[in-house]
Amino acid sequence: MVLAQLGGSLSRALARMMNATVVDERVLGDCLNEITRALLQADVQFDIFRDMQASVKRTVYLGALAAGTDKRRAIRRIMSTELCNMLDAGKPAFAPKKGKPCVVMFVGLQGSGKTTTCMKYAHYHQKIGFKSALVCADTFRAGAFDQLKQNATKIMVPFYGIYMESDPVKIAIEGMERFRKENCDLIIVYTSGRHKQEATLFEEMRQVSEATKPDLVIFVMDGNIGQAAFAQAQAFRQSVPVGVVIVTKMDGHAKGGGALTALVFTSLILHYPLGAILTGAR
Ligand SMILES: Nc1nc2c(ncn2[C@@H]2O[C@H](COP(=O)(O)OP(=O)(O)O)[C@@H](O)[C@H]2O)c(=O)[nH]1
Ligand SMILES: [Mg+2]
Repeated sequence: MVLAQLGGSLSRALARMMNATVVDERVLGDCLNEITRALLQADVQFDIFRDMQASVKRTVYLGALAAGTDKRRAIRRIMSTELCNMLDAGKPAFAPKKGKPCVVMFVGLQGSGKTTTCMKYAHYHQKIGFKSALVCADTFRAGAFDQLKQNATKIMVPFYGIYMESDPVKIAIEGMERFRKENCDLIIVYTSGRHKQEATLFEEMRQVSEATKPDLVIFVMDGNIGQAAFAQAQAFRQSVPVGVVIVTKMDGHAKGGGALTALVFTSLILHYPLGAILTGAR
């Protein structure tokens, strides 16, 4: 578990500093080095924590700490704040509101975890009192209709799709209209993926997005792609107005840290409230 490992390493580094008899330059340097090593192992870009190191050193050495301040606690607080800032894209995420129909479109490559995440999203909102509904606008993958329908039935979320229809735009519009009439608050439009980024996918996404004018586009990506997350997110948002990125498979062994921190540069919102999604709980 990449995040658990990273959390453990960071806690150990801070604990060693907190337990040192005297916090001098060497102890602080060791602590920062240990944190740097842990972040590098999680594939975090060096630029990000170089700023953190500079900020910690500045505060400690330029006498910014008032006399009598507990140096250990102050250092720990600065480090925690700086580490949190790494993932702060700075704006509040759009949140669906009860009683007001809203359309959320899901996009992402095949295998990224889009179906799984869509279901978690629908289920989560259903549980907190929303009337969720699911529209299957994936006409590209043969099994998509059945898979989505089965899953929707399992979590008792109304489903709309047309088995023999090949135009995703038509399905998206019809589904949206149907569920608006039924006073659903959260209409989720599931779009198709491809194995890799390609023009037909982007064109299809653009058409569905223009037709449905979603309140929010959620881009689902596999955390295992690491720092390539930045390029992939940029490519998707050139076709559709992506507002939120959900990173899946953070329970994997690879490059989740890199994916998360790379996304900070896109100023897209990472979806935190659905903690289960972010941590990849299935
Ligand atoms: N370990 C792990 N596997 C996941 C996660 N999300 C999805 N998967 C798995 O990844 C595979 C593809 O997921 P799916 O939702 O069908 O992806 P889609 O093709 O983008 O719709 C399935 O085997 C899922 O069980 C996650 O957060 N962690
Ligand atoms: Mg799918």
